[in-house]
Amino acid sequence: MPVHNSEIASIFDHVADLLEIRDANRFRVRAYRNAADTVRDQSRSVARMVEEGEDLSELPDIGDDLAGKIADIVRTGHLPLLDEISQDLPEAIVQATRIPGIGPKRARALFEGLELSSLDDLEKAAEAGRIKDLKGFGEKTQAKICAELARGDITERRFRLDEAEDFAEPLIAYIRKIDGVTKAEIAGSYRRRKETVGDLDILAAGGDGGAIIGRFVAYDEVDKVVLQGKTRSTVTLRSGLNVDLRVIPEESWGAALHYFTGSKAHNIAGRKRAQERGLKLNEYGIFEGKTRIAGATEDAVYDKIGLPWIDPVLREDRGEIEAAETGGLPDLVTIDDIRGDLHTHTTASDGRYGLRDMAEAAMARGYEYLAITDHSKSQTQAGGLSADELGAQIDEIAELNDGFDGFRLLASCEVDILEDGALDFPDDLLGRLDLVVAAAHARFDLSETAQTDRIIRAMDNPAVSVIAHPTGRLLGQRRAYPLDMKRLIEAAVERGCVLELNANPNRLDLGDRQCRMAAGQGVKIAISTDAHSTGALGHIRYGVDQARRGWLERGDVVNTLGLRGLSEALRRT
Ligand code: DGT
Ligand code: CA
Ligand code: CA
Repeated sequence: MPVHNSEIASIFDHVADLLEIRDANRFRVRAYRNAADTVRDQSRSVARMVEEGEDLSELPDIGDDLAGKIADIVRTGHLPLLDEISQDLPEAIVQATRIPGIGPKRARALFEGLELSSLDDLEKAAEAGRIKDLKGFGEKTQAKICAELARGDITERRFRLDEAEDFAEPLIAYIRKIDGVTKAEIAGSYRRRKETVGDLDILAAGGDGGAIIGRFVAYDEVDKVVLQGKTRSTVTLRSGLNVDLRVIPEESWGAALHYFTGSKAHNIAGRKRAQERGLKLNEYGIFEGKTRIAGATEDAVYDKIGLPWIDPVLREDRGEIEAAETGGLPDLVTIDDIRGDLHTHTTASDGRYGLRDMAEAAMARGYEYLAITDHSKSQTQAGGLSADELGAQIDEIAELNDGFDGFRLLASCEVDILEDGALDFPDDLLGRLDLVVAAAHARFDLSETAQTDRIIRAMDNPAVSVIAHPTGRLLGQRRAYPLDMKRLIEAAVERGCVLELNANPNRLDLGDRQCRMAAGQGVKIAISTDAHSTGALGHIRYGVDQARRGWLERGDVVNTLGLRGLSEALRRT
């Protein structure tokens, strides 16, 4: 089984983390991060490309050196450089950098200054009051570290949905081909399209459970067999991802799929409804006394508890059962409804492809428009454009548009929201753009009030159509900055400003509940990829899944509109 793109990418990210802790040259750190992104963005298997003798140095941001390193990883599953630079650095330092306010340098100062080797040590040191005595640290940081470690989510390993997919899709294809398996599905949070998954819950229907499980544990990527029974098995994959497999008889398929899809809260609510009807609902079926009255399909299970089938993305016990009962389930937005993307980058700032390539990739997706939103001048590390460069790009876009039929590039900019809420470009320049997307990229340490005021002040400028990644969170890396979401949403309603659901699987920002809250107040949402490459336009499906988890319908999403409808919707009065 070839090494997955996400495995290569996470090795490079890991190298970058460690280099940062070692205070290496920031361009070197950046090079590994970019390489990780490039590999992750490839729709084809990079391992295959190596096997087929392709020249990887033709990929963006991959030079000869990195191409050689990728080839090493593909051949051996391993990068010697990683061993070298991780020497004498406890893995816990990397985890400690996930504590808000503790960057790589401070993490290293902590671990070296107090001679710690694990997060346990860190927790003990914090509890014993030793951190406040360290130079550069105080009572406040110490209290914060205690609180963060008590939350436990720094050590809990969850996989982003896109990473999980990378391992899950080849595995389910393998299981479907096992002799005796008639069908197989991935249930659990994966089927609910949650932004991160703890483990995979796979169901297979078929005859001889023992034999099927024997083939399952023989899968190439299985690192450890935790449990191997006749109907149930748990393994850990090489990537660290745990997988539960259950072999189910056909007559229980629907009930098992329902049970293991969850969520637990949705199951409990369903079981209660069954009880109210004098029935029993479990993973084997729906029973009246000892008689199974349904269980082969999910439809039949829902029908017996008086409900229509409910889409897995809604199964969180957040009102979907009540809505189903009264015929009020949302008509969820689908990927086919999406007619363009409103947040993308080119080589002019930190993207990897030029205007024409991005336009062609958008047309190939059947889009009617694509907004080019390169960074503004303050974003120096992301190659932010000067006012003159943006002016030139506007002209270039106009020229390209003359040659397009039924498609338009929209001249735009991801303009920085400065600390005081002012924008990084003057109004006359912003006025020349088709739309303005505004985003905060620094000063995440402001108080909740100040941060909320800041973003609302940016919305006060009528040139601003969309606020990008409104909370700034990075899944598994950086928590959202403090923000009064209710006040932000009210301000967006008053000003007719759109909020973004950033579809990058690393962000998914706004989150599902926030989308629902915003749309409920009448705010329109833009589902945008923030693509830095042509391939990353495909991330739109993660955004659509998240939107669906947030109960969004087509009418809630501004980029389901055609070009004319869009410009009307974005026009602020
Ligand atoms: P995860 O893995 O943390 O991302 O989340 P899930 O939802 O995949 O949870 P998991 O793997 O623990 O269990 C899979 C499903 O099995 C869960 O969504 C619902 C069902 N389930 C697990 N434990 C219970 C339980 O104690 N009661 C009920 N009613 N259902 C359960
Ligand atoms: Ca699971
Ligand atoms: Ca599980």
